[in-house]
Amino acid sequence: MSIEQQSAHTPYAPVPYEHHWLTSTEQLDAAQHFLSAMARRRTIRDFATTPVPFILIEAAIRAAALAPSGANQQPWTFVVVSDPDLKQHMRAAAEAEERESYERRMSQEWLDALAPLGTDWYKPHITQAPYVIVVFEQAYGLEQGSDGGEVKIKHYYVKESVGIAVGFLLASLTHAGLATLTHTPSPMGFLGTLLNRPANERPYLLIPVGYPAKEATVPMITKKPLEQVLIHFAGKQESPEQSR
Ligand code: IYR
Repeated sequence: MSIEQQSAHTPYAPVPYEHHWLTSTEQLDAAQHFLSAMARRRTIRDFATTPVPFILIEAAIRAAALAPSGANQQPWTFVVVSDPDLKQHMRAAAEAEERESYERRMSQEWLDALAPLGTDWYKPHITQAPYVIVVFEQAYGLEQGSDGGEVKIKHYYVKESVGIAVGFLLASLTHAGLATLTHTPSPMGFLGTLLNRPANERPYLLIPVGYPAKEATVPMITKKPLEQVLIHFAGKQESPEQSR
């Protein structure tokens, strides 16, 4: 089976766009409200087993699935696991891989880089958190061809697209008062097998979601100051007098 060009071309069909206009006060309030929600976000490794309404997970996945993507191909699948047995299997498989990684596969340089975060192979969050969202990227699309066989459709900018969607997902979960952990067991091929995903899907990220445990702690780390991450080329600024 080879990668084929999509044979059916959908024509360009623009429709009017309705922008949701805000007043400048509303804009500033919205920007600050979102910023303060995101500023409170921490990667959490100790979860309470307190149940989370599924509607919050669903809303966050709806938001993630609205993300822009290469050629609007939306190359993602979000698998939500709350089944305790399945979470237990995922945890056992993740811990087996991670134990091998931490004890043998990772370089000293890598272990040193992770030291301030206090991570190790032990992954209780996979069974503690009420939900684990496993994000899959669709390396290519699979469609039914005219002869009834499966046709591979080339996907563009898959990693970028799924990364943006995960950004939306984390922002939405955070905004809804939930705690998350972005976890990449390595290698994570076992997730495709355990969750019965098709050949075109590769595991991208595993995200335990829930409320933090009462005794949860976080590493004392900081984010870079704005001057280190923002460069602004503003061009010549007119003085207020000139622009009047
Ligand atoms: N996948 C391992 C190791 C790990 C790697 C990085 I880079 C991190 O920022 C955190 C952990 C784990 O999940 O523990």
